[in-house]
Amino acid sequence: MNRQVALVFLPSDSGVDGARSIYGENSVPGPLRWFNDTVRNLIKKTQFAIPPLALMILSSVEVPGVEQQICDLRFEPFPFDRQWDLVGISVQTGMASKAFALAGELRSRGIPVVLGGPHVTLFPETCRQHADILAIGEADDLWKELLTDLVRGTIRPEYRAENPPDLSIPRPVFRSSLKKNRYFTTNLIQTGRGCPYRCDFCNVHVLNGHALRQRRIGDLVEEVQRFREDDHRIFFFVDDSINADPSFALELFSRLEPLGIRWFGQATTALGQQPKLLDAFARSGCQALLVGIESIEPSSRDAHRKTQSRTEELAGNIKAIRNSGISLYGSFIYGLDGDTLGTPSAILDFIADTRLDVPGINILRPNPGTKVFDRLREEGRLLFNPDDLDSFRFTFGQEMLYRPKNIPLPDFIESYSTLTRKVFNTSNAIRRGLEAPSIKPAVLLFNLFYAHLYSLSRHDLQRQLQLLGEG
Ligand code: B12
Ligand code: SF4
Repeated sequence: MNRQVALVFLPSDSGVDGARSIYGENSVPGPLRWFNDTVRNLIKKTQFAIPPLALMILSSVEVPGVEQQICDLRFEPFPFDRQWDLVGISVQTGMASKAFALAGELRSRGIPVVLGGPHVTLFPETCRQHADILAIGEADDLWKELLTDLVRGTIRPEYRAENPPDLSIPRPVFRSSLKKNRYFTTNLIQTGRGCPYRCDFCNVHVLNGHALRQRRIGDLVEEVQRFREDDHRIFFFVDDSINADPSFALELFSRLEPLGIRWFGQATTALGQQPKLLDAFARSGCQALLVGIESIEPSSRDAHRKTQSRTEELAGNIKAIRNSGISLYGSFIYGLDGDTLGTPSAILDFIADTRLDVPGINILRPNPGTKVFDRLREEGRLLFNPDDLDSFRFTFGQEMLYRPKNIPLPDFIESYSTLTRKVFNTSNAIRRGLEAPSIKPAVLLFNLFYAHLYSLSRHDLQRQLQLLGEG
């Protein structure tokens, strides 16, 4: 009898996994509650979710005597009725307490639990008491060792990647353990890991290091060909900056051009100044890119070490990318240390000038493990107990976790709410959908979802102010 191993992915509290008020749906007026339910169901029906690549990678590791299954708890409860020899849970910081609760339940039934993922890599000591085994770091190679030990009966309490794995070693990803029709697409590919930059609100350079490690181009082309055979939907390159190494990206996407795929990914705005690469992206089927604009205030960019592009180049770069036929999701953070009450109108002007297809108007989330978290804690600006992991749940701008530097909290919330009301409304959604250079229906849908999600954000932020006694 093969050892049965479950790999678990957890839902977040709100946002892409279904919009809901963090104060419970009873806090929402009747008609809005009905609307929330409808949108939540719509999000599920349009299969907005994508599968967890980390668990696709782990479940592709083949060890004789082991059968693995991915349990995506966004779609189903954990199957306690089956016999499990080991359960692995992927832990992100915002979901840590949910992960610990599930681990506790499993262990009380005698099922051994291994915890891995970003939160375990950042804070192993806080996870140890909740698990039988910890997997610390990128687990591509650790996992084979761990499963082999499971079969041999020699499993250890800790597996740690002393060095990040060499990604040029071929490790094909298989999707047999996924229920494909649940997802928007299963064509997920990561070409490399690591980020040379040090933005202070980000964990990636801490988790994956500063050196860029890449997979071999031949392996990537083979994977795209193989994936395309049984899933004809769009590809998502999950790399944080798909243009981080322009010559690598140029070769890869030139070789993908004949395959006729459609894809989206994440890039830096510097792409607007890389005309050959931009052309290769457009020709190889790039439909949309997410770019982290973060801030158009030079003082905020400096304060948060967002140094890889200059403010005065941003608008021109964005226009160049859109002119090549690629739609853009541009993500901003309002509330950074250089921001003032004048920032929202600058953001509005910027969106109007560049005609961004989907603007993302975020508030800063000082996640534990980032430099900004340490700084705000030292400055006494966090609004939550820094040890309370529940505070770092994933929401769409629904709660403030800190006090902005230059703007009193009530004024900040009022100005943020006015900004999101002006950016997201039905007429803007329709106009952006019609004007988008590509995937017009998706741009329309995204903007409509956001009109709804940010109405929840306004409701919840107002509620937070009242609870703080400042509203
Ligand atoms: C694509 C992506 C998304 C997508 C898809 C998520 C999904 N369904 O997979 C979307 C847009 C939906 C998303 C949402 C969120 N994301 Co996100 N996302 C990413 C991104 C860019 C790539 C993730 C990925 O596939 N990586 C590739 C895999 C192979 O790497 P990995 O996940 O780290 O896994 C390795 C190890 O961690 C370990 N491992 C992971 N799980 C497990 C489990 C076990 C049992 C074991 C043994 C090992 C193990 O082994 C893996 C292989 O080496 C990362 C950044 C990054 N570079 O990783 C952020 C990232 C994971 N996201 C992050 C965050 C914060 C979020 C949100 C909470 C957003 C927010 N601002 O609040 C939500 C959470 C929603 C949810 N339910 O997941 C953070 C997590 C930080 C942290 N400390 O936990 C990251 C690291 C980005 C960052 N800037 O810090 N995200
Ligand atoms: S925000 Fe992007 S560029 Fe900055 S450190 Fe994170 S992954 Fe790198």
